[in-house]
Amino acid sequence: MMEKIRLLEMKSEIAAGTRGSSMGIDALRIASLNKKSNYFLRYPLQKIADRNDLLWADNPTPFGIRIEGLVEVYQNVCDSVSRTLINEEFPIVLSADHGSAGGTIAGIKKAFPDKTLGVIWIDAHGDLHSPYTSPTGNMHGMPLATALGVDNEECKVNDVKEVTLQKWNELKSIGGINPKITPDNLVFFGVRDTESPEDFLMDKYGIKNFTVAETRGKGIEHAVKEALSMLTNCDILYVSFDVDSMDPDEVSYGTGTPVKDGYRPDEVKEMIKLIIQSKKVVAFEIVEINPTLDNKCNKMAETAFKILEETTRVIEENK
Ligand code: 6HN
Ligand code: MN
Ligand code: MN
Ligand code: MN
Repeated sequence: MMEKIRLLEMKSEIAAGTRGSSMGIDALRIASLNKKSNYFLRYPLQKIADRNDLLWADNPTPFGIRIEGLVEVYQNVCDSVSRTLINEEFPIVLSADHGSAGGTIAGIKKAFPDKTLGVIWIDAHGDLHSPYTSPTGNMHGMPLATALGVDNEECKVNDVKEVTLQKWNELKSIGGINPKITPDNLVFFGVRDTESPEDFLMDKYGIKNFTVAETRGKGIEHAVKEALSMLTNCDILYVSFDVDSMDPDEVSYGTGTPVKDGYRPDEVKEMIKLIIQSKKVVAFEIVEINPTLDNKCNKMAETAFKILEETTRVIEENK
């Protein structure tokens, strides 16, 4: 049976510290046109409302920058993702910054409240901060903490305003279930740029990170098999692909927070394919393409588009 796919476009870049990821989705479109691919005509596409107007506004919450806008983004993404899933369609979320992913997880849990959700997070970053611990105040470094429902007050370094905490609690409760995932059902691939409060949480909860070296040492197939075996108790899985998981020198610097020594594109492509072949994946997201920072024309989006096209093909042939 062919899986019905729906593309969800979310151009929110308010959670990032650098400007331009809202252009990442159009950069994917350009990449598809240059390849003469009809990808964007093949699937229904729904645009989700953002709050990028806030980029011009004052910033009253330094340790949760534009957090009030992100609450709306979470709610909008949550509604679209849950509606898509309830219609028995497979959501492929094309997002600007990674802040949206907390809304995606909320939407999956809203659609499947009784199912155990596992998350595979392919990223250079842990995205486990809270307003108490964030070194930048950028909300794209926090989506997993909202899904896990952790504040990590033990590692507090910031003096956070009451209004920020109130919005933080709203973020965690979107979708109606908090926490949405447990740490044992979260697996990282490629995380290599964390701060100590994130390391603390990874140690405390024993969150598994397949480093780039470990993935290569074991081989992609073996590493994915091991990751899936850690998630056997999960009924459904969500794969979140931050393009900064890839090596900027292999691909390009077209992403807001590039980190050296990442994966090659063929490695992530293979990894995602094998994960989807588990038949448990119900949603896929791709984030953080920033063509305004690309040192090789549109190379990041071109690379991401190839991965997206191949991933979509596997989703279709899989079901
Ligand atoms: N991303 N840990 C850093 C921060 O500012 O919290 C970087 C976060 C990057 C987030 O790439 O999705
Ligand atoms: Mn990320
Ligand atoms: Mn990242
Ligand atoms: Mn488990």
